[in-house]
Amino acid sequence: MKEIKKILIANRGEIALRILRCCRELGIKTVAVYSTADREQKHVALADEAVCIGPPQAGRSYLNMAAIISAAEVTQADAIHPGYGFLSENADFAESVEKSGFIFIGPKPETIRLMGSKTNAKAEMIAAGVPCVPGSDGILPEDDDECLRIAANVGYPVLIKAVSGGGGRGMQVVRNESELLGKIRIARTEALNAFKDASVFMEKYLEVPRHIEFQVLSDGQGNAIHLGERDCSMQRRNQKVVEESPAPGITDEQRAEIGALCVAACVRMGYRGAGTFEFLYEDGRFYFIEMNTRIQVEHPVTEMVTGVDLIKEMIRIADGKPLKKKQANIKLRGHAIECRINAENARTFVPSPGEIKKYHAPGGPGIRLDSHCYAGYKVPPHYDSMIGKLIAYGSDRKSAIARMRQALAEMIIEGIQTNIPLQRRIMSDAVFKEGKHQIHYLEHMLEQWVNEE
Ligand code: MV4
Repeated sequence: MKEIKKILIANRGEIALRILRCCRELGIKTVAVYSTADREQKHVALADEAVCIGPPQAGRSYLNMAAIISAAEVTQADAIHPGYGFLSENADFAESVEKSGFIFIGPKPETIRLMGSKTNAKAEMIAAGVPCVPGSDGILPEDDDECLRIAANVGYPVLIKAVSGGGGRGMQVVRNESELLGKIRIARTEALNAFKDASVFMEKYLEVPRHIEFQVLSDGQGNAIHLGERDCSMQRRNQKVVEESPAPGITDEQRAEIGALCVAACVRMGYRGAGTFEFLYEDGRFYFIEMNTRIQVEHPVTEMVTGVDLIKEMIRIADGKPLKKKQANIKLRGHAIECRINAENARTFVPSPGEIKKYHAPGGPGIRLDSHCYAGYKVPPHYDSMIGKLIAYGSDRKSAIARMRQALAEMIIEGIQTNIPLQRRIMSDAVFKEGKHQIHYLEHMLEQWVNEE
């Protein structure tokens, strides 16, 4: 295996900068690729080389596989890091990267494809002993009576999900038998439109779960470890707003049990790279829903409590090196919380692109800010609105919240609207402070906020 000496970063924004900083630390040369809207990005200025890959629209730049692979050829990169979003979970892209002679910093294309099918992913987890949400045995059949029988067996309410879905699009809650067939039809149509695949499956609908996910690293050579869990329940419309590690109230025993099952699944699949097992958690029990085969936005909270640099580990694994750390070396210490900072109105969530006129970053003990922003930076309107992540670490949850509140109070971004006021509000919310929030809580909190003024 050739050693990775130059990495092309197939992304933008804070994650591109995060990957660049890691490469610098490792003595690896960097290639930035950018759209014409992103010429002024920090990582573009800092990279050893930079290649323009197209116009602002993501479809013609960051999603343009041929343009990215050409950029890797021209600059003679050894490997491509996809970051998150864009092409990070595109099995065809991973395959093209490898066929073109580059290392894809991520799982094997077959693994990405397997996990892209939510029913195949579930079957794989069941085989590994990972607990899943009860539901249909794979894809729902065409036959109406069969579907009615399956739903009666699962028990209402049930949820219809797209097999090729994920991220919550195209889901239908069914409360009783009379709604079932109509909602299956709607789900199929939506799935076909969104994912070019009309196949759907059924699960028992969990009414008020928390969203807890386990981080894993696996070298594809038989070694895998877990790095504990993150609670990502503070969300709105499938967009996470706050994440933390460890998850409030989860015991060491629960962590060890579920973590070991995730590790077993990694070993069984020959998983390679960083990965996340998503669970719903309700009434003290974990139910697997999906696996993400990429580095995630919220990876810093895991880094803060484990001391492991996940990007560094991804690169090492891609370079063919076996995992150095054993499970016994992974000790969770303290507590970390991440607030996503978005360029949007704090109450309406309407995006707010434009020039950042004033920028004051917070600091002090336990504060980390992963952001590509600076005074004078223009947030382009073409991409998602996240402009940074503020991470607070403390010896316990209370201290992490206290540091986060102080950091949010110090942080100044002017010229555009941001969700910092919302984050300040969440950090002083009584239910959040108790760690009692679940996936529907933020919606409820926002209603109260609107009614106050
Ligand atoms: C569920 C569920 C309740 N019951 N599955 C939404 C995104 C996708 N990853 C899975 N999702 C859900 N699956 C069953 N059986 C509720 C959700 C859900 C959700 C999950 C995690 C984070 C935020 C969410 C918001 C709405 C619904």
